[in-house]
Amino acid sequence: MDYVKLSKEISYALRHAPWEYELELDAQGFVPVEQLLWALNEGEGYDRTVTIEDVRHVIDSSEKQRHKLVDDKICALYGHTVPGRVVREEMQPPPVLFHGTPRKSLDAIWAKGLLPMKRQYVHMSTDVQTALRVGRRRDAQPAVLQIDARRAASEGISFFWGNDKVWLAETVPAVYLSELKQISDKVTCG
Ligand code: HQG
Repeated sequence: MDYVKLSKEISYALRHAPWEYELELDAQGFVPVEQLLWALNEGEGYDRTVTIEDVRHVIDSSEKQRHKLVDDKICALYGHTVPGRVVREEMQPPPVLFHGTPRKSLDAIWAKGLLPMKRQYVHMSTDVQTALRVGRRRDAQPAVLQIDARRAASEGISFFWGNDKVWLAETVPAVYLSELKQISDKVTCG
């Protein structure tokens, strides 16, 4: 079983295109796992029938908490681009969060703040290294922004829990952002 492919397809179905799989997300973004399995097994994409154990393996062996199984339902914990807003519970964030971004986006970010762009929420990381990894998807030497989440939350910006390392917000105004310098030192030390 190609678990990387399976993980990507589950993310695609639950974050971006449930309708392609005849799935309908509930308000929290869950679908019955049986329906997902049925849809995955419709195509000829895998060398054998995908089972719930395969889905559990994808979730348990991933370095990121991308998906969650609760009873007989599964959801993607973050990353959604589907039109219907997946409702997240507002929570008090850690005092500081981080966001890795390509350097070419910085001017626009200083002008407009962090925007969700194609996704439903802005995604932020709890640690510098994760933010750096996210930024490196688009720039070998990305910028890492530090978010003064404590002050933003106290001044009315809503934060939502995604998983142990990912926090979400609708937007983060630039006034709460600063560029983290000497990232390499921080990474070696942290
Ligand atoms: C940037 C992956 C211009 C933002 C990752 C980012 C993450 C702006 C890009 C998760 C902007 C959006 C999310 C503004 C923000 N002007 N650019 N005002 N505000 N941007 O992919 O945070 O592996 O939608 O900095 O690892 O990069 O798929 O968001 O560069 O956890 O599970 O616009 O997705 O997780 O890019 O990544 P994305 P992201 P998975």
